[in-house]
Parts: sequence; structure tokens; C-alpha cells
Amino acid sequence: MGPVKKIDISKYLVVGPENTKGRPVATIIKDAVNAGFTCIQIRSKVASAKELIGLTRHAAEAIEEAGKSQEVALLVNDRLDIVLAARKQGIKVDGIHVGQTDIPVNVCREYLGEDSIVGLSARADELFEYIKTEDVSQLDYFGVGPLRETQTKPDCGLGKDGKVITRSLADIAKISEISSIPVVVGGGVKLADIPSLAQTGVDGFFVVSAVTEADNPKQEATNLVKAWNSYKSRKRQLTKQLTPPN
Ligand code: TZP
Ligand code: MG
Repeated sequence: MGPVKKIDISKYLVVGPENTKGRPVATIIKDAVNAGFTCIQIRSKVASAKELIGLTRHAAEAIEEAGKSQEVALLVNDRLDIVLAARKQGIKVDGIHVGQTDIPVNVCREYLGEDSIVGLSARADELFEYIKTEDVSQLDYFGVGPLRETQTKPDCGLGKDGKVITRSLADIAKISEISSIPVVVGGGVKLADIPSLAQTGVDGFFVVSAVTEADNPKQEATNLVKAWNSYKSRKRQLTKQLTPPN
């Protein structure tokens, strides 16, 4: 089985063992996928290579058991070596997400091939100019954030002056308008943010703690999915209502 072709980053979970309050990563992933999350990223700054390959295997199995291997994308954060090693073991991994100081996008593309997904965290400073001018020919989507400062990744949005730059909803609307590739927004995103985030026109949201630290991850994932989808379907209905009859 090859990688998923179409990428749906609208409901995107990032997770590693340091985020789950001791619960198995695979269980949280299973809950999120069954609740309707469309993209899963394995991200750990503490796991060994061996553990990361194991986590990736369990994630792929959880997605497969949910019958969603062809619709839910599985990505690994930063570690091109893990993606390659996992694939070598027959694990279905769809791609990688890298940051500005990680392995260059063109190297990821070269090793993973055209069909794989390569996502990049957008730069924090002078973001509008960057989004407008960056060569995105090798890229599938931008990760943008944070909406607000987050303990999960305290350095997210760190500008040159050492201060965290958060993104307003107006910024996010503008970024999604000027970007030629899909944009997913995260960093401090909670359920209450979903309606206003969806209204910016952005392509998706990503969360860690909203799901991974919830008392009931499945319920919280379901709430997030419903909130996002209900806005999207309302928008479509509204578009229809506004179309004048022939
Ligand atoms: N990348 C940018 S912010 C972030 C990552 C992985 C963490 C977001 O975590 P949370 O718990 O959803 O604020
Ligand atoms: Mg990184």
C-alpha cells in the first residue's frame, strides 16, 4: 500500500509519550481516529529511535484497525531516519513534518518521493512576507502558530528578539488567504477556539494537549471534530442559500 494521495489536515493530532499522562500513545490515536481526526503526527523529544519506530508501527496499526489507512495520514515529526526505517519495516508512514531548523524540505522530498507528504512549520518572524515568497514547490502544507503560548512547546513562535509571537485570528485569516498551499494552525488551541478558527478560512487545526491531556480523549476529540465539521457544513449551506436562482 502506498501513501495516501489526498491530504486532509483539517483535524490534526500531534502526540508523543510525553503528552499522554502515562496512557498509551496508540490508545489516544485510536480514539482520535475513531472520532474523525484526519491526520496524526508522531512527535517525541524523549523517545529513542527504537521507541519512535514502535510508536509509528502502533499508530499505523491503530489507523488500519479503524479502517482508515487510505484517508488518515500518518506523519513523523523531524525524523527522516525514523520514516525511512519504519518504511523499511513495512510500516505505512505517509510523510514528515519538519521545522525551520530541521532537515531541509528538499532532502525530505528526495528521500521520501513525490507521493509522500512533507509539511513545514512556517517561520515566526515576518510571516506574511515569508508565506508569500517562500518556494513551496516541494511542500504540501504549512504549520502556523501559536494561537497562544503553550506549555507543550514553549519555544513555538519564538521571534529573533526571544519573545513568542502569537497569531491573531486576523493574522490567520490573512495567512490562509495569501498561502498557495494548505495551512494548519495550532499552539494552545482548545475546543472554544474552533468556531472562530474555522471562520478564518484556514484549512485545519492541530492540537496536542486538548486531546492528549483530556480526562476523556475520545470525547474531547469527538467534540473538536463536531465543532469543526458543524461550521464547515453551515458554511456550505449558507453558500447555497446565497446563490440566486437561475
Ligand atoms: N508545534 C507548534 S505548537 C505545538 C507544536 C507541536 C504544540 C501545541 O500543543 P498544544 O498542547 O496543543 O498547545
Ligand atoms: Mg522540529
